[in-house]
Amino acid sequence: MITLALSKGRIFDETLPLLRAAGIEVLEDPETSRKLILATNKADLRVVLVRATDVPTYVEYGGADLGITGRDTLIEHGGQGLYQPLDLDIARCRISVAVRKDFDYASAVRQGSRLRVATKYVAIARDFFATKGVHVDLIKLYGSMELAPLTGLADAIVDLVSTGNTLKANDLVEVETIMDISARLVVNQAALKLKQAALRQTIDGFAAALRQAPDRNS
Ligand code: PRT
Ligand code: MG
Repeated sequence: MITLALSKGRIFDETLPLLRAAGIEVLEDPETSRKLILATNKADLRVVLVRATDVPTYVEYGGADLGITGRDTLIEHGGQGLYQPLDLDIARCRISVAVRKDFDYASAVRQGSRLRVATKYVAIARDFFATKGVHVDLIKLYGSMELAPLTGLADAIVDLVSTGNTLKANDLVEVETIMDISARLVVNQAALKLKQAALRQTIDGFAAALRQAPDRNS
């Protein structure tokens, strides 16, 4: 049995077409079912639903043989023990620095002031500002980052942006892009040896599905 870890929402939704192109149908809809283990049309492949941030952990410790996770989540996790064969080019966004419209970020950075930065992405933020030589106090949050600059909790946030509508709705502006993000296939390295044939087939199925959608890779 091969176990694929996915998170509900955009990762699940954007993975379905790739699975379908690889001949795999998930037999239950996670939005209506309460089940956490979903069967597929392949007797030897099942899907488990976990929190997005838990996908690398499940795969690292073998709770799942493979999983699909955002590059953001993977960098924060550290990627230990994970083989990363494919960028699936789904769930695309970018990770950026944003501030209140009335905050002069350029001057704050130029003057070498200490910036208070709120984020769920502490490792990515620490690395980015260290490379720039900007001193930061990082404040770890688990959600609603946009609120931090509005309430005086922080000067800036580091968060994911796709359309930018959420920032705009909260009177924030994107001042720097840190990196582009998309979702990756990650595989447990021990499973890759023990279940080599079945896992190779699944990985190759994803690779073929990607080739069928060439516009994704542009
Ligand atoms: O939501 P939950 O707390 O359950 O978990 P999660 O946020 O970890 O999972 P989920 O499903 O929201 O995100 C899973 C992965 O999708 C992330 O790790 C990213 O790799 C990827 N992804 C792609 C995104 C976005 N696009 C995105 N836009 N994740 C989050 N967002 C957020 C963004 O931060 C903003 O708050 O969606 C909101 C809308 O964005 P705008 O710019 O379109 O307004
Ligand atoms: Mg979310």
